[in-house]
Amino acid sequence: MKLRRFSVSVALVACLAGLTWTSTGQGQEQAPTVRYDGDVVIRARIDTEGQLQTLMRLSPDIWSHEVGTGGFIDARIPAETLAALQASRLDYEVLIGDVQKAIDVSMQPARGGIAADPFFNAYRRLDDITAYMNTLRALRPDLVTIEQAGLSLQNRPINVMRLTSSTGGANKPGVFLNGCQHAREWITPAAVMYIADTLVRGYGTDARVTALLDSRVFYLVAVSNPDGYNYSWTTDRLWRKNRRGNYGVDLNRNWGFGWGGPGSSDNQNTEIYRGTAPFSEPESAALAGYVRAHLNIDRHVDIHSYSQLVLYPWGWTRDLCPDDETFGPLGEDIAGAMGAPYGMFYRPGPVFTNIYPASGVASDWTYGERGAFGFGFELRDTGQYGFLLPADQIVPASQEAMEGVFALAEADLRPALRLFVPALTRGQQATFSVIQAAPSAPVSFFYSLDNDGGGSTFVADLNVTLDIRDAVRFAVATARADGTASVTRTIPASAGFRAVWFQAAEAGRTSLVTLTQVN
Ligand code: 0X9
Ligand code: ZN
Repeated sequence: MKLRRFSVSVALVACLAGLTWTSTGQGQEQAPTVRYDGDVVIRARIDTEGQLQTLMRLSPDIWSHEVGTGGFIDARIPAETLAALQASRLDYEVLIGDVQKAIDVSMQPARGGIAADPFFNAYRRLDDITAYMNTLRALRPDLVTIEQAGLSLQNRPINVMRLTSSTGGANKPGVFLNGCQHAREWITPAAVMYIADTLVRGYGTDARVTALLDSRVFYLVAVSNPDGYNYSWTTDRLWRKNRRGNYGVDLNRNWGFGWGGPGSSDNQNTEIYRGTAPFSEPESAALAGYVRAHLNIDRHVDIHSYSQLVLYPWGWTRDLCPDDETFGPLGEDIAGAMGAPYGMFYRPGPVFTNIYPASGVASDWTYGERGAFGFGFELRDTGQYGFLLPADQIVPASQEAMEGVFALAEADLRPALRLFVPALTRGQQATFSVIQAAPSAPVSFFYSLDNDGGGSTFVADLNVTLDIRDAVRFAVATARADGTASVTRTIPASAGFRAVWFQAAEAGRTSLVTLTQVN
C-alpha cells in the first residue's frame, strides 16, 4: 500500500522531535503513518454480477469478504473515489463517514475507566501485551507458563500462555485459543488477554474459574501475527496479512487442511492470498506445530472480528462436517452464552454458509487434522465501527468472547477417535495410529478392500457400528497414557488392490473412515 498524503511529514516531525510514546494510562497514541482522511466504509447491496464488478473497481479493500451476489458487502472507498461511487448506481449506506477520524477515535482510551485494570481501557501495542503476559506470570507463577510456539518472519516470538492449576492430573483436555491472525482486528488480542487476566486473577476466589483451571489446560495466543500487528500500529492501521514481502500472506488461508480451495487466492495482491504452499508461513506453521505437540488439545477457538458470528467447520466446502450434530447445538450454546451479558446477537453456523467460503483456515485444520472442536468467533460489532471498535467496547466485547470460550471449555465433549494412515507402498511397512483414545484401553484397527464407505458392520465386542462393510480387524493395540495407539504392518507386495478403507475403534467409539491409495 502506498503512503498517502501527510504521512511523510507526520513521520518526519515525530522523528525530529525525538518523541517517545508511552502507552499505559496515557492519553493520545501516535497514529500509524498511512492515513485514510476522507475515506468512507459503505455497505452495498449487491444483486448482480455487474454491481459486484462496480464495487470491486471502486474499492481496494473489502471489509466483509462475502464476495458474491445476493447480499450486502462492506467496503472501504478511498476519498478520491467518492465521486465515482456517487456516480455509480450502487445501492449503499455509509457505515463510517471518515475512516481516519474513526481510527483516531478508536485510539483514544475509554473514558471513565470501566475496566478493572487500566490495561483494558485502551488497545495495546505488541510490547505492552508481552509485558502484561509477564505481569500475569509474576502474579501467579503456579498457574502461568509462557512458551514460544516459534518465531515470525521478522523473528518476533509467538508466545503461548499456558494456564492451568496443579490440580486435576496430567491428562486434562486442552483449550487452544488464538487471536490476531489478522493484524487489524485489534479487539482480538485484547479479548485473549482479558480471558487470561480473568483466569489468573479469579483462581481460588471465583468458583467457575477455579473449576476451569482445575479441569482444563488453556493455551492462549494473544497475537498469532506479531509482525502484522506491530505494522498496524506503526504504519498501516488496516493491514490484515503477515509481513511476507511487501504484499503479505493471509495466515488464515495458509493452514494445511483444504488449502487452496474456494475463498482463497493465489494473487499476492488480494487480502486472501494463501501463500505458495500449506504452512509456507512460519506463523501458521509454528501454531500448528504447537497444537500437534499437545495431544490433549481437543477444542479450539480462532478469534477474529467483526460480524458477531460463531463459526465451525467447514470453511472449504459447503458439505456439513461429520460432527455437525455436535457442532450445531454446541454452536447454539456458545452463541447464546456470548449474547447473554449485553443482549447482543451472535449467529452460529458453518463458516462456508454463515460467512463465506474460506479455505486453509485454522479451525478447519484443528478439526480436520486433529479432530478438535475447532471454532472461529467473529467478535463485535456488526459494522458500525467494524475493525475500528472504540476502546470503551474492549471490555464488553472481551466478556462476550470469554463467555463463549468458557461455554466451549465446560462442554462435556468426547472428540472422535482420530486415525492417521500414512502413504502406503506395496511390500513396505506402514504405521497406523490414533489419538484421543482412552488411555490403556484396547484400540482395534480395521480395513476393507471393496467398500464405498456407505455400508456398516456391527462389532459386538466393541459395541460399535463401523462405517465400512466387510471389515477385517488386522490389529489391536493398547492406548498409551497420552491417548495415542499405533500399529506397524507390512503392506502385501503382490496384492491387486489399489485403494483400502481403514477405520479404528475402541469400546463405544469409532474413528472416521479413511480411504488411502496403495502405491
Ligand atoms: O476471512 C476470514 O479469515 C474470517 N473473517 S475475517 O473478517 N476476520 O477475516 C472468517 C473465516 C473463518 N474463520 C475461522 N473459522 N477461524
Ligand atoms: Zn479475521
